Amino acid sequence: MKLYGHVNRKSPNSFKLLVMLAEANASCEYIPVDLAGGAQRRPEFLAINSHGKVPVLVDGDFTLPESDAILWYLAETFPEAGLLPGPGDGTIAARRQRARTLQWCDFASTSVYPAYYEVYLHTASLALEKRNAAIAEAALQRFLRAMTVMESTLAAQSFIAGQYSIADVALASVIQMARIRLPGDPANHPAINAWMDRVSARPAWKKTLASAE
Ligand SMILES: N[C@@H](CCC(=O)N[C@@H](CS)C(=O)NCC(=O)O)C(=O)O
Repeated sequence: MKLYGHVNRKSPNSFKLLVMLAEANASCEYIPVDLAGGAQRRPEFLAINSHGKVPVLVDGDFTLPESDAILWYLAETFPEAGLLPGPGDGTIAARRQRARTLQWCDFASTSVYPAYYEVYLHTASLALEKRNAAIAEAALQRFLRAMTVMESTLAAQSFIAGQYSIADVALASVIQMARIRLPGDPANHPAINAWMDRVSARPAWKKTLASAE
């Protein structure tokens, strides 16, 4: 297996896959792609992913972009890691628990990440003259709305989908980045903080943090 990526604590799409691989104790060649240098737009990389984005997993003759699909594939490939409930189990309970897990992966990628990104753009990333305070504020409200949902869920259970899973890996990777980049840490809520402590205390998480700036 090969993973093309760009790993640091502010790149959750690749970071979460290294956590997953560490959880599975799986061997996989990691190939860093120099995004700042434009390596993702070179023909040799576009031949792997015509979208020109990382991460991409190559497993033999199977090439898979999109971090949540890769996360799911790895969790199914390494069931002993236990990060996807009951793979292959067709009972209604297992199917519902897998759907619950996907629900939170989707929440991380389609609610939390886009809201985070727009706040980041309009508070820090864009040139001053291009920043728009109203857009930043509207995005912050969307981010806070998502935090309220997470906070109430995590006040009632230790992990976001019930048991520790790829959903925690996906969501905590986004929160980690938001903590570094958003002014005032809008993810600062007691149950979210306690959950982040639980997740980041795991050996796989510590190992990945040690290898990522
Ligand atoms: N939905 C994709 C997003 C991938 C993505 O946006 N990757 C960024 C790095 S985190 C990238 O490759 N950017 C380079 C570019 O767009 O040129 C996923 O979850 O994998």
